[in-house]
Amino acid sequence: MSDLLSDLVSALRDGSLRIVDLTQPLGPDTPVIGLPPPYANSPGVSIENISRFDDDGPAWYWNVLSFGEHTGTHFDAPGHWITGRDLPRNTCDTIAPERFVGPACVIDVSTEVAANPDFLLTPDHIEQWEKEHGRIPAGAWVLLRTDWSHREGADAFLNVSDDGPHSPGFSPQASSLLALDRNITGVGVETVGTDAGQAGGFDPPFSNHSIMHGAGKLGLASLCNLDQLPANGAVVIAAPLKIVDGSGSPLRVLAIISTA
Ligand code: 23J
Ligand code: MN
Repeated sequence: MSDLLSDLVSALRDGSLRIVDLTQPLGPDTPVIGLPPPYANSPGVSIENISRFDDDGPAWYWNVLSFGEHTGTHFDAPGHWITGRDLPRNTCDTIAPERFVGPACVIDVSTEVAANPDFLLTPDHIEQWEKEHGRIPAGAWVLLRTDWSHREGADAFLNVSDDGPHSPGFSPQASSLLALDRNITGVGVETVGTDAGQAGGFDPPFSNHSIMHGAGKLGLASLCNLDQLPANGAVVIAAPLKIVDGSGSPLRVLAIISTA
């Protein structure tokens, strides 16, 4: 084995590197985004036994799964959005797998979000982060730590009022800076989608989806445990199911962090 890979394996074994699971459980209680009429909505998760050590299969247990592509901790491909629909290799089965692995930059706005659920990241916040931690590298996964994953139950998590959902996200200017000027791989958030709750009314509508996917960038939604990551220095692995022509997919998202 190469020195790099044998070092990786021994560091994971001796605990000098550790795996942090950034994934929420996927099940019938997983909250799903609600879009206003006239738009169609995605169903929740259903899990049905084929057999469970019974007449339908006395020695085996297995299930049939049903859910939308954009459910729970999930991946957004560029082809999910109209701005990305004509880009090359824009779906789950065609994106180059090298893109699934990259350095994580964790921007912690949990204090701001505790005071304002509609908080939006701006270019100023990004530049402030870069003064402390260095320039966001090309190919980074930029993870927005809001502690939104600490909210318990679907109602608190979706946070819907008469005027729509209220949850944090990116200003259009921040999405443009990250996608175009920093050439990141994509963004990851703790909320149900990569756009702020109120972003349906932004210019352009759902500005983060529109700008990121128009630039061929990826998205990760409903992450957790971002509070266990350093601002800089973790590596994220986020590989979707290889769904043919898939716009997105639930997935397991892992971070490798150094404990040294
Ligand atoms: C479809 C329309 C609007 C949004 C979304 C999907 C998502 O958040 C998603 O999961 O990609 S905002
Ligand atoms: Mn999605």
